[in-house]
Amino acid sequence: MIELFYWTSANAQKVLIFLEENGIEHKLTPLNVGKGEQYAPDFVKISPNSRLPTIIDHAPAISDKPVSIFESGAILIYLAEKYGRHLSADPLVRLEALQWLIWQVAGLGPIGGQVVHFRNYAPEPMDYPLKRYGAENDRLLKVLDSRLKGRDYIAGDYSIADMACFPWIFAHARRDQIDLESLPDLKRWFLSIRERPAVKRAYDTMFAFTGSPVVKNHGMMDEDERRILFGAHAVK
Ligand SMILES: N[C@@H](CCC(=O)N[C@@H](CS)C(=O)NCC(=O)O)C(=O)O
Repeated sequence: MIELFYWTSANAQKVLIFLEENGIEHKLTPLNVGKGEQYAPDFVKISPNSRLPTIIDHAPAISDKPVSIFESGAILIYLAEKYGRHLSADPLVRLEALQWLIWQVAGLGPIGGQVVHFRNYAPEPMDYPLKRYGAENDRLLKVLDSRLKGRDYIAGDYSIADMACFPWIFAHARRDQIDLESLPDLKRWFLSIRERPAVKRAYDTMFAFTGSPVVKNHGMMDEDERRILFGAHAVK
């Protein structure tokens, strides 16, 4: 059984999509990041960076004890290898999928996160970071759009690279901050993945967590939540 420490998060969605796609027995353990539960000492032991997602595999094939993993990219690779799904056995296609997976965790995710932050959570509009991160995010989206030209998926068949990228495009789309019309191949890919039953189940779960598909913004968070998530939270 896979235990997924979970809160509404694009990065946690990647893992939930993999679990749903493959009918893997799992349990979601809520970890309220707005209340600072990511800094609880027991959680830090398995997730030293205090971030979601993190999993514990209670029945790993590689150890007789439970195995914990942090970082969404590492989790996706672990699951793909354990279950032999969504990462090609062909070394070249596998290498391509891994490059795009790392491109997502190192670029699309962090830059997209800044765009979401400065557009939705900054206490007042800030021109420079909006322009800086907005322009880089636009560039990354164009890179992905070009990659998808003439392809159904990012690297070979539907893979962990698609599962890593999709939640970030979803995060921009649900906030109306992506012009999909100007990114036709990205749009086609996005719409086809959004229709997958497992992906729908993963988002139904996420919406059930918040109670509604409405996204929070700065004005909907209390002072403590803002301090924990956006202040320089000292790790003790
Ligand atoms: N590189 C990490 C990023 C993880 C990350 O930033 N997770 C966010 C949720 S999407 C989080 O835990 N935020 C809590 C916080 O900022 O304190 C990964 O891909 O797993």
